[in-house]
Amino acid sequence: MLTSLLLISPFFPLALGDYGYDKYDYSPIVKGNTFNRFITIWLENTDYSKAAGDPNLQFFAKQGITLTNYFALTHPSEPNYVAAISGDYYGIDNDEDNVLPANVSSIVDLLDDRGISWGEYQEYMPYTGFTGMSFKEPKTHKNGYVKKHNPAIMHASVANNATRRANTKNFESFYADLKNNQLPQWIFITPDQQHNGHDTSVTYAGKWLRGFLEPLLKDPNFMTDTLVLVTFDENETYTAQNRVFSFLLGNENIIPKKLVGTKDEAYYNHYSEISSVQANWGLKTLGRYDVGANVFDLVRQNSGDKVRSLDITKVFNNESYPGIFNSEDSSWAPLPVPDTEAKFAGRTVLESIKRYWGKQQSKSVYKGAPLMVPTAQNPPVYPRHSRNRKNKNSH
Ligand SMILES: *[C@@H]1O[C@H](CO)[C@@H](O)[C@H](O)[C@H]1NC(C)=O
Ligand SMILES: *[C@@H]1O[C@H](CO)[C@@H](O)[C@H](O)[C@H]1NC(C)=O
Ligand SMILES: *[C@@H]1O[C@H](CO)[C@@H](O)[C@H](O)[C@H]1NC(C)=O
Ligand SMILES: CC(=O)N[C@H]1CO[C@H](CO)[C@@H](O)[C@@H]1O
Repeated sequence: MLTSLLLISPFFPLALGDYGYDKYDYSPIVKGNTFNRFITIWLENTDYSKAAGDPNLQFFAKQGITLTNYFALTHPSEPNYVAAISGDYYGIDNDEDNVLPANVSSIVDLLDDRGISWGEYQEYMPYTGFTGMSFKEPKTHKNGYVKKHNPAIMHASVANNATRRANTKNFESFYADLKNNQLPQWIFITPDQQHNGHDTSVTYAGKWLRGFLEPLLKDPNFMTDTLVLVTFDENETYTAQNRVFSFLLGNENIIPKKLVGTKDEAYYNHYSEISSVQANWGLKTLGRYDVGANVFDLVRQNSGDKVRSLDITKVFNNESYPGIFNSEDSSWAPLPVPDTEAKFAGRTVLESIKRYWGKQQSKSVYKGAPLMVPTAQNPPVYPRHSRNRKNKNSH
């Protein structure tokens, strides 16, 4: 009976809900040095100044810490989402169905390693663990869910593992988990293509966020010991610097009163989302660009990390460097080997990554935990022997 249910479940997704899946057996809350839960909400395609001028975004930013030098990594959307959990974007310069092979790890592996529960809530994803490309808003038939904004499902290590896939859910599950006080400790929230501003405007997204987040800020099931990061995937103007409006929110025990309404002007980018979570829970690293990314000041106060500064006038991050998923034939490069020997700020690489990639260490492109990550203008330098002739069949 169970088997037949599992077999037919894709055809009765709405009726079956989450029941086709085994649940993780998570131990109790794993305490972090700054927060016990991290929730990030991603909005879309808006220039810094425009977002900073929106009254609803201002309403929230005033209650927290504004990160005034937080940068996206490239254009368009997809590579930014991938980067935020993977530590690289592998040359993606498009929004196609790029799936990172199972030998590419992500923050999911780092969290699982420590038994820290995680989940994604993707608005209008038709059912838990859906791997299709898109799904319309059922009532309006407007664009709703899109896979390119779902970072976990773009990793085969999640998409091909039913237990992990079960942690990628929609907003109905979000409200159910919230009500049952079962929200995981690491959460990535993607509003649909209307609410995130993609098909609409920052004004629309700001109004939506007000309606969604304002009540949650008063809900202990959401806010207890939680750090919230609201950010944008990318700036809108490709020729300009790719700085995005971002802010942190939390109750008084997470963001002390004296920091409310302040700015943190250090240089951050989407990799800081990974490094700050690593620094909070003392996690291992991925051995990619997560290693050297600045940790949010709020966390740094407790983790002992040091901030490094950068000449921000030189940071554009507005174009993808070569990689295995680059759509230009001339910009192909192999899947980069992580720096399995990386040691930075007391953090070392996840054991399973070392085991898998260790023998190829000499081919790694990641060296010395750079804060300034490669760009199209200064692409990653591959050791000569690793850059084989382009072979289209390899991806
Ligand atoms: C990683 O996985 C891909 C896809 O299975 C495979 O083509 C590639 O050879 C693997 N890389 C290494 C270094 O094993
Ligand atoms: C699937 O993910 C779970 C949770 O991380 C892990 O325990 C399990 O080993 C994975 N299964 C496979 C086949 O990799
Ligand atoms: C990125 O910014 C640089 C510097 O302004 C500019 O030369 C380049 O054309 C931009 N790239 C794109 C794709 O707009
Ligand atoms: C750093 C920054 O805000 N980058 C650009 C984002 O877009 C606006 C509007 O075009 C530019 O003025 C910014 O320079």
